[in-house]
Amino acid sequence: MIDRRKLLVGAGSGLMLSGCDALHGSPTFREGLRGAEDLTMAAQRALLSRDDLARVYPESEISPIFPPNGTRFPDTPEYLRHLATGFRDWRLRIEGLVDRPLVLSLEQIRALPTRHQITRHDCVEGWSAIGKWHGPQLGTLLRAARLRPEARYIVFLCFDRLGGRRYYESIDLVDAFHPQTILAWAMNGRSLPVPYGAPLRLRVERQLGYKHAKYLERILAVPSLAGIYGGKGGYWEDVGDYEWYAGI
Ligand SMILES: Nc1nc2c(c(=O)[nH]1)N[C@H]1C(S)=C(S)[C@@H](COP(=O)(O)O)O[C@H]1N2
Ligand SMILES: [Mo]
Repeated sequence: MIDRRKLLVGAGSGLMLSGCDALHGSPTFREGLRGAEDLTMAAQRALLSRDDLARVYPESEISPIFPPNGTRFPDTPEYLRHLATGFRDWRLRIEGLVDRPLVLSLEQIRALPTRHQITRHDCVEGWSAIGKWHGPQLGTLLRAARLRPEARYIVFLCFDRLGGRRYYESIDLVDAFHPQTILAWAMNGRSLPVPYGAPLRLRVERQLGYKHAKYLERILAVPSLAGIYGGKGGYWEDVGDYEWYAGI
């Protein structure tokens, strides 16, 4: 069983500092980004604006039909077992470059402070839809897990396979600690339906649809994306030559 008290203490002390400010003030974090991306000064200024919030919408603009896309029903034996038992034994693991790996049940995730946001999802295939998403900020969990300074990327491993390859995605720490980056366990006020990523999916509102990993199984903090599947940071990046950074 997870030590919930410790998790909350971790989350609380992180909040006092405000993860984003702490990271932005950290020379290692900025230097790492500069090294990794070879940023010019102009590009670095542009990077700062990545903290801006994505547009949010009123309830009245929620799309009556939100098309599910990509995998709509993962058919791996493992996923089917979790589905059959109502995700009772499903656990989200947050590990890799963290000092305190977390193993969380859905119940524990639902008990965390929940953010609600109505945003527009833009798929690279040319459609958009507005939905309401509910879940804790990813930053809260990463602070509780005590991300190590060497961590540069957060990788999301999903249950589903496409053509035998696992769906996965990754984001950098700017997006990981963005206030609207949440792990959604509900959509439009209901538990996340299977086509939309049950039991838990990523919402990373400043990027295109394929970055929003559904059917989360495991989250990994890593120093580099090299050596993870095709090495390009995501299923579609590896297979379809999609951009790793899909900012909108
Ligand atoms: N695990 C997983 N996540 C995924 C996909 C997928 O096939 N598998 N498809 C992606 C794509 S291309 C889009 S547009 C969105 C679709 O989200 P939706 O089904 O809620 O519309 O999920 C993204 N996340
Ligand atoms: Mo998409």
